[in-house]
Amino acid sequence: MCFQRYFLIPLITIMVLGVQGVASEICSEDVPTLVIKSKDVVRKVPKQRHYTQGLIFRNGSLFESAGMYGESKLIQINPKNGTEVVLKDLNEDFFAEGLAEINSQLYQLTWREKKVLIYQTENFADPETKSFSGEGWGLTSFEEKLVLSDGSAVLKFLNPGDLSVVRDVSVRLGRASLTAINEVEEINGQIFANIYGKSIVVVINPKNGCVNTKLDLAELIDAHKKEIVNSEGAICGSDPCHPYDFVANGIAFDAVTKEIYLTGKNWPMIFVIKNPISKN
Ligand SMILES: [Ca+2]
Repeated sequence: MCFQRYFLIPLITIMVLGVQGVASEICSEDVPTLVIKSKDVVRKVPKQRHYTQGLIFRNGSLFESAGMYGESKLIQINPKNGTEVVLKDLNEDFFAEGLAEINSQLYQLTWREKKVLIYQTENFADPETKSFSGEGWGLTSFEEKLVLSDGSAVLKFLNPGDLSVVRDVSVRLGRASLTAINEVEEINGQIFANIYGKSIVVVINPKNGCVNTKLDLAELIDAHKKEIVNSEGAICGSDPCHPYDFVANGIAFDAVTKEIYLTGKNWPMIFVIKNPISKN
């Protein structure tokens, strides 16, 4: 008995501490859901329909990364009237994805081509190309690192110099992993993310991957459904569009006005709302 006690007590102690250690990493399931309605929209910016994969705000302009093979572009959009300028037509072998700015350079991700196009400030004609591993979906920056989503639940933090992975976190709500993380945007130290095929934006703590708030866009999308998917919008080229071709995707933030820009794939508008998270 004595022998067992000697080993049992430390073992129990280790187990309890271990459980506590794990418990501190378990994310809360009970997070607030903020319903975004039409009345929350400060203004609507008209927009050309593109397969929006990335959206950022910098120096008073919006920049969009539009996807699809043969249609991928980098576009500058006037946030007041939606007027656009195509800055770069990508090689038809590239399917553009997320877009981020870091160190005054724009990084444009590609989906399965394992390449990132890097544009020097105001030089959009001849981007540098660097390689990375895996798929590319969304891209933003946080604490001097690029933050990449790849369709899984994992966010990868990349060194912007050589695109090596410095660390990663799993995005979780309670004990559940949230997969299909798509477009991402760092806003006041939190990562706002679209989830492919869903009408919600999740707000993620980049330190531990825990979702701490959800923005529900379903009511807003429903109220504008006829504009988003009009009689023509239901057809893309000669083929019917997949319903997912009209899902919410695209988040940008103007740090001066504290306004968030929200759009979706092939949407003809961008919704502008005030940051609904009061502490921000
Ligand atoms: Ca973004």
